[in-house]
Amino acid sequence: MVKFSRELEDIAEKIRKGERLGFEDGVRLYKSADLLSIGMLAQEVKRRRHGQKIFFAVNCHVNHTNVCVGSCRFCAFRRRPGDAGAYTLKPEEVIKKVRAAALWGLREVHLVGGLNPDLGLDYFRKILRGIKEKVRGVTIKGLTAVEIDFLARQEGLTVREVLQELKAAGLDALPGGGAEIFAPAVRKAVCPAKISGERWLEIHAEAHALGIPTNATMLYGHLESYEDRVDHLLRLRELQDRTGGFQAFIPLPFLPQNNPLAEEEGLKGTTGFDDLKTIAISRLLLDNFPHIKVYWVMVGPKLSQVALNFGADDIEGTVLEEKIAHSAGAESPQVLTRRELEDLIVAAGGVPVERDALYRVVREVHNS
Ligand code: V47
Repeated sequence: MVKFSRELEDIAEKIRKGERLGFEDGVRLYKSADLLSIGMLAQEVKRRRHGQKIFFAVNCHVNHTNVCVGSCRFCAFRRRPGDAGAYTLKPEEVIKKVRAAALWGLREVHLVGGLNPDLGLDYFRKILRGIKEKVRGVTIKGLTAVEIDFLARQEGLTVREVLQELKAAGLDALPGGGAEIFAPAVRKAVCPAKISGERWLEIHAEAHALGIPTNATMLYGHLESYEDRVDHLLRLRELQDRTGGFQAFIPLPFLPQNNPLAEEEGLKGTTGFDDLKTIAISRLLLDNFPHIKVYWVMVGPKLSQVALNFGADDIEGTVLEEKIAHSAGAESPQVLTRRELEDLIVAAGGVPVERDALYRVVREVHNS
């Protein structure tokens, strides 16, 4: 029987009994240096839900534009309209990229971009319809709550109307981007012009009501406190209690290259210790989220593999091309092949389960 450090015994007991953890528990877990105990608890909870299964998707990321009228201080990807290096793909160019990726047996497209005032609902309708027409069996996770809000304001429509239109054109799920950190004071300091945390949650609730599942993220390792992180996770858990529409939670470690937040505040980025602890604590606090996904692009493939034994049951897919994290200094490759992902999962003791954007199982690889 594993012996936990005294300071965590009562929390371990709650978890064993299936009791919900509270705010103070979350903060104590964060303040504890007993990473292995926290990881073991998270892994126990992960195993209860998913056994040895580790989910992944053969997917491609497409960033259709980097033109953005936003002003998030952590972002190294955005360009102002007319800036050198600003780009916007035509719908045909996006569809062409996805068709090329289809050769890999693509099941998921992850489509996100900047807030570009030149792009209306019609642009996205063309992309979504085109992808669904040309690539059979693919599912599309696209447009963050921030992009949905922007599109609604541009078009003079409600969020509900925009979501209905996008769903009708082929959108299957929303990604979790734009959540950043909900705590108002920190949010104001890191992304002053972005929609509020409340608005982000409202848009996800609206998507859930329309039968569009969504993901959630948390950007950590910048100006926020442990209390802010726990508050963020508990607000997500509270919405999930009401709607059940979240599929996966993905913690995003702040990357400190080429962005004003890092430069002006002297930030260095997260540690591997913090990355693993955040994965594990997410699993323990988000007891109503089916999936905790590790984003290997930001965490790095090797540490991501370890995270699969610290409570994560899901790892980002093949990706193919990534711009947001790599502009901010991510050192990971652009692609992991299906084979590389499967090998990485098996070597961590997992059973790879290929899924689509709706977490429908495409293929389960049984180890013999
Ligand atoms: O919202 C931007 C983050 C997000 C930096 O839902 C940064 O399946 C770290 O949300 N350092 C976009 N992070 C990525 C995202 C995502 C990725 C993979 C899967 C899913 C999903 C969602 O990237 C932004 C922002 O929080 N980000 N700049 C940076 N310097």
